[in-house]
Amino acid sequence: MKRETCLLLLAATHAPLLAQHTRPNIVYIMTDDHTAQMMSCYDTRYIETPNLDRIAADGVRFTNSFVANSLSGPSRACMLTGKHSHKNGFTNNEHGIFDGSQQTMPKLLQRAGYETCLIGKWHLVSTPTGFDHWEILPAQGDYYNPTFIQMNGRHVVDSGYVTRLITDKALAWMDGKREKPFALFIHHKACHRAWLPALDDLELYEDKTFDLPPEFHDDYATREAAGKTEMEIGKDMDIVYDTKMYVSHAETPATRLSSSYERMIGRLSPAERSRYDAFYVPLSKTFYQEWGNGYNFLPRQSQSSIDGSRDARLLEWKYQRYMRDYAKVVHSLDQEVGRVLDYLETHGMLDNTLIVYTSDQGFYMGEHGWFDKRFMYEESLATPLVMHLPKSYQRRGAIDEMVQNIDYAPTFLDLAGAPIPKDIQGVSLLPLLKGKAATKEDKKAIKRWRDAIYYHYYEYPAEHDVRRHYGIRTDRYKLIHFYGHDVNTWELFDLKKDPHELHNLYGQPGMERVQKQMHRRLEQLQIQYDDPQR
Ligand code: SGN
Ligand code: CA
Repeated sequence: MKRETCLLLLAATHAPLLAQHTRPNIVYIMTDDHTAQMMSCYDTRYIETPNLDRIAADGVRFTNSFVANSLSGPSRACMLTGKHSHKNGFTNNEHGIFDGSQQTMPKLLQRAGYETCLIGKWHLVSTPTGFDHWEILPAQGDYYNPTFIQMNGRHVVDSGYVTRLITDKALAWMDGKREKPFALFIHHKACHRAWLPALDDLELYEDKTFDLPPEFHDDYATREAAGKTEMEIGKDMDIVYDTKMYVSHAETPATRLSSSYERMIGRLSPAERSRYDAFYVPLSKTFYQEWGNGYNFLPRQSQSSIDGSRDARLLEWKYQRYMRDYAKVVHSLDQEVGRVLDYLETHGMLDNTLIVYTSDQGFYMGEHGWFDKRFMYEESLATPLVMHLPKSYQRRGAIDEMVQNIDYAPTFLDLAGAPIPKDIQGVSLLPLLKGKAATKEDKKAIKRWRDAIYYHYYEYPAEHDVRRHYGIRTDRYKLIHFYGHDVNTWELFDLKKDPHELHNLYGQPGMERVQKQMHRRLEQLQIQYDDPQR
């Protein structure tokens, strides 16, 4: 046989393999509770996140990126299925078990010839399906010397800090020889409560005083459900568990969560514990000397009475401790994401990889006096979303279209050249990413982009006491219905005039037309997404 014929034959036999090689890899990095206010490419007020900003600087940054249900498990289920909670069945963390037999994006990627891997927080109770390799944290997982569950069911305790360990495992998996394109899901525990920093980062941000957000002293007037929560920094943040004021078991007053705190830091080795204590114990001693008793829960009204009183000073002190510890945890996250970027760069994989950085939801950094999430208000409805694009995708900079976490599944399938099943409720974001290469069809899709997103939160009664609610957000307005148990209230906000959502306009004179339109659009979306709760 002639050499040319031989080569041609060889190419023909390997055609599917060669074609697969040209399909981009996907590296999806999802953190827990990392909010856009604490990411400098979104917000420059608080901290620097140079590595996360690198993704945005070389790629795109979504300025209107939202979740469908602002809570870990539900958010993950939306991402995996491309469907709203009422369709994927995982509506809340407390009672949910994800039905892993259903259609999921990782399974469809596998079918399309991708190798799939998941490392880190899973939080969906059932065993992961659709991954060729996985290693997960049990439930919320731990920051220090965490346990991982392996595919064979073994629970193994690893030495080190969780953010670093998850990155190590993800890089090790990429090092393995693969013939196929891959989708790697790196799911961090950071920066979930109780914001325990890497030991190397304990000293960071200690000389920084963070400005209070403008709506810190919210009195919740006109918003009944907002006034009923258990997520106020003053009244609900635990002085031991959250702000880490702990001397020793004997010398620390017992709080509601102090035994949970002892369990978390009890995972440190004696040497690590000495380093940890060398930082927090002196701070704690000073704290208890200054505040004595009556330091823990502040009454609700103290949130709105800034008068230099003892309560107001303590409230601000708690806020500073919260911001500092959260910032430390984000610092290591940023560094570890940098390691992933460096790895892809040094291995020549940047041009052929879609890198996505996002979080399972946003978070309150003192806005409305809160920590935590759950509400459909902007800080927790939003989630950061930046992407580094494969070479042929030319869009750069800010993308303002409204996108949601149900869009990730169809986007990845589209990128893999796999068909997008009709029952997926999200839409592919690829048309927004093509830039100059956009086809007529893409331009049409952009022109007809969604004008509203739908949201539904279910976890009540539960921790933090956020009432169930659903609603829609357009580029200008937001309509929310809080329902069930002890509430049945509607809220309407003009996001342009009232970006902090302090003035509920529902039922106000002059709002009749907008209110009617928003109701109509809400009903349309509930029909479109087939939500039985309406
Ligand atoms: C834990 C936290 C809550 C948090 C939920 C859900 N409490 O229960 O503050 O809202 O997780 O978070 S803690 O005392 O255990 O820290 S989620 O991101 O996993 O949905
Ligand atoms: Ca979360």
